[in-house]
Amino acid sequence: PTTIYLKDYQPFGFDVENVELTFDLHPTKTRVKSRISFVPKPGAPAQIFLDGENLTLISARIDGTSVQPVISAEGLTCAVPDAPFLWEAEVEIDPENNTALEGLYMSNGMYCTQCEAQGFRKITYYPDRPDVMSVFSVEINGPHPVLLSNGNVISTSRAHAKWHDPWPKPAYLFALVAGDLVAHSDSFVTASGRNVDLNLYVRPGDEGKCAFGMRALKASMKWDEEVYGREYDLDLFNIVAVDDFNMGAMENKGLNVFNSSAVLASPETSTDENFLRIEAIIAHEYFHNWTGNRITCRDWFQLCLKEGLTVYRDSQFTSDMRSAPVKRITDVIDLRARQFPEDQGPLAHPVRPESFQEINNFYTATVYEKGAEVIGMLRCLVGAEAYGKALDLYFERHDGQACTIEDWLKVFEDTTGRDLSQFKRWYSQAGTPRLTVRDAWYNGTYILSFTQNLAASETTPDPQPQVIPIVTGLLSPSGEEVVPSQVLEMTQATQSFTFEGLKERPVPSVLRGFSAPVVLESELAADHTAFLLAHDTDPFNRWEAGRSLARASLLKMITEGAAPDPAYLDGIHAVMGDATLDPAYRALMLNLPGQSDLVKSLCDMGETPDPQAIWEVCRAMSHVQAERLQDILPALFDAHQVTEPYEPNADQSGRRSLANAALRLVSLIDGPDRARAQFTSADNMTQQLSALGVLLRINEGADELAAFEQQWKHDRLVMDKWFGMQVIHADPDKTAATAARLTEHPDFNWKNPNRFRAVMGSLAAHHAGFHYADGQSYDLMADWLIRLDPVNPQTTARMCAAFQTWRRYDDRRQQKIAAALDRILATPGLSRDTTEMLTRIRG
Ligand code: DPP
Ligand code: ZN
Repeated sequence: PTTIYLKDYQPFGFDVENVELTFDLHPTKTRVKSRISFVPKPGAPAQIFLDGENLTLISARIDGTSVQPVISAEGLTCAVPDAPFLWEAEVEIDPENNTALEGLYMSNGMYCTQCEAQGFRKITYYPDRPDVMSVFSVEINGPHPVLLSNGNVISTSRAHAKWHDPWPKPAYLFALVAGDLVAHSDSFVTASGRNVDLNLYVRPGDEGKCAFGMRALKASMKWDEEVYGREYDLDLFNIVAVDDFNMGAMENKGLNVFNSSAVLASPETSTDENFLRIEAIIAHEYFHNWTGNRITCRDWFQLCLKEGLTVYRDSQFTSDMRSAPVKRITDVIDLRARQFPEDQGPLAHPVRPESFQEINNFYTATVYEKGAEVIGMLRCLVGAEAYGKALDLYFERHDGQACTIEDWLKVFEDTTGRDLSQFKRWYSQAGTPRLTVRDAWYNGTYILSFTQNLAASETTPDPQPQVIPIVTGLLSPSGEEVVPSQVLEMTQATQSFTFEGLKERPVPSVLRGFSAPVVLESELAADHTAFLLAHDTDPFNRWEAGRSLARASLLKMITEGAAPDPAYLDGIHAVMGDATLDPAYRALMLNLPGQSDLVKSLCDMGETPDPQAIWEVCRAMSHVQAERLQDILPALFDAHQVTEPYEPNADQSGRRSLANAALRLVSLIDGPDRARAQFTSADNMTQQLSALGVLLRINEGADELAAFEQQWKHDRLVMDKWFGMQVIHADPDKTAATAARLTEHPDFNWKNPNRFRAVMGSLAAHHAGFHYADGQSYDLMADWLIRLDPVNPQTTARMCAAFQTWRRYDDRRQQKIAAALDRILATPGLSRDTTEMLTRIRG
């Protein structure tokens, strides 16, 4: 396989002025005609190379004359004139047998496309690269009532439609949908008074699951106008729900295509978490219209230019729509669970990678979530006002262009006069910096000293200090904020910050709001943590204090057989009993650190982690939590019941999350009765599913599981939950067997990515079950990756990340994992996607 390097970037030799496509749809023999106007740039080569994969070329003409291009597995090469010319080609493709779900494919009888990153080359011959932008006109012929493409509709009738998208775009934003679909319609009036028709297209039967997504879309449109001054730019905005989809959703211009799990929702079938995720993804894809579509990426190394920024924007949106502290805490939990292991293992890569073999393998938590953290840091450093001005300049200067991270940073430099060359290391250095903090107090002077350290890695052999914004406040010993939050801007490897004029030695609250994606190692007095849990005015750090106490206590329980820390339990008790605190926030306080987080801490301490022991200690800690909180749990449960009609808003979902957290703990002591009653009486999925989870966790849910299946077997999205729950809540010694049994279920349609992930993704997420000593989970995972790879390389490659932390475990486990990895790698014809992932992981 070839490696592609950022440093080798070359502009394309031709401009594309105009693209006309005609599709004659047929399940196995779709014909695609293209008419493309190319204009050679000065110095253009005498031959053109067009990307193309899995295409059968029927005919090709230049300016009306037949040509015979040289065809390879990657595309075609053809001699061209040194003046503007018209390229006309006809190809045949086979959507029905396109199980990779890239290019034009079929899902439950409907046609749809996924072109990001390089799927358009499976539709026709084209310069399939994001810096080639053009205006597209599309004609679709096919016996379907709904025929959609990008932009505005020119004409439409049954079996025939014409579309025109006036905005120049790269091919990865092309989309086509055809099928027997129904629309949930609405409209939006933009700030300047233009009317936009909005449609959410779904399969018949799903009409009742559209209202929430539509509401979220309208809220997103309004928010982007108010906060970023960005208006929508077409008369029409369509969203289509598709059952078979590799990712969450796709921001094609004017025609977003969504995994149905990321858009369809109803109270009966979706949990509060599902609603929250749907709202965020709708916003994310909509926000791409400006950050991604109007301003796109020059090449795929710049993916974070659109993704980091758009994730950052959707997190701002969710913070505004709901609770900002709760959003921040859940984002950091997610970052630590998904991005930190990537950054600290064999898959580590910079936010802007410098090489790849398969770009699909770089749609990662590092590019997306760390990419968003980098933007959060930038905003923190320059301030909200300068951030706003820089973004205005970005939109003004780069509208219609394909840009780089250099362009992005330049608007900040031009707006603020700052030199961001050191800050730019966040984009080029891989790995999570460790930040150590120490303090000292001499005669009224308080000093905070920090050291930053970044481990060398393959892509970052010689790490240099980064700019770290450390938001810090100081509290008096009685809990008053004596120095309010300020940004300490760290630029050196070691740096101290001095505070004068304090009457007494303060308690520091550092890295408030998790102002930088680092691992903080505190050498401060241990009792500070309990104090911050009780008193910190920064909600994030207050939560973090509870988390740190829990982690320290769990580690001592594991390594020394210590008893749970009473200071932690007392602190949690005080927080849970504090009715002035947001219920959602209190519910988060009960969460324990992730088990693979603990594995990492143990490795750093020089210990060999035992997954089973970690699982048992976490169980024991939950029991102790339940005992310590026994006096308040039943009241918490009762007081936070929602009696009004179900709404997926922050207030109601917060109350439900606290009630369900209380239910989970109280059931460990009181048994299954409350959960059974809730399961039976629930009129919404949040209540039903959490009751089922509680029951499964105490090995009580067999009847409910059967009842749930009976009730929901017709609903594929709910059945994904049914599959996943059983794996997630299995005891570690039964996890592999449970997953294996579920793969025999008649509804285990493994070619559907959602269903595959429901079982295999849950297996990977069950830490102690995946790493159970007999190695059965490793073998089962390997079997299924081998089976899926020829069908769907992208989903297979993504699932390989289950093995990325394998070097953290003991020799026996490593041997078993190595054997599993080698077995997959030895499979003849293994895809480029999976080969690259496993080669990197195997090392
Ligand atoms: N560009 C898409 C997204 O992140 C990836 N499928 O929105
Ligand atoms: Zn995105």
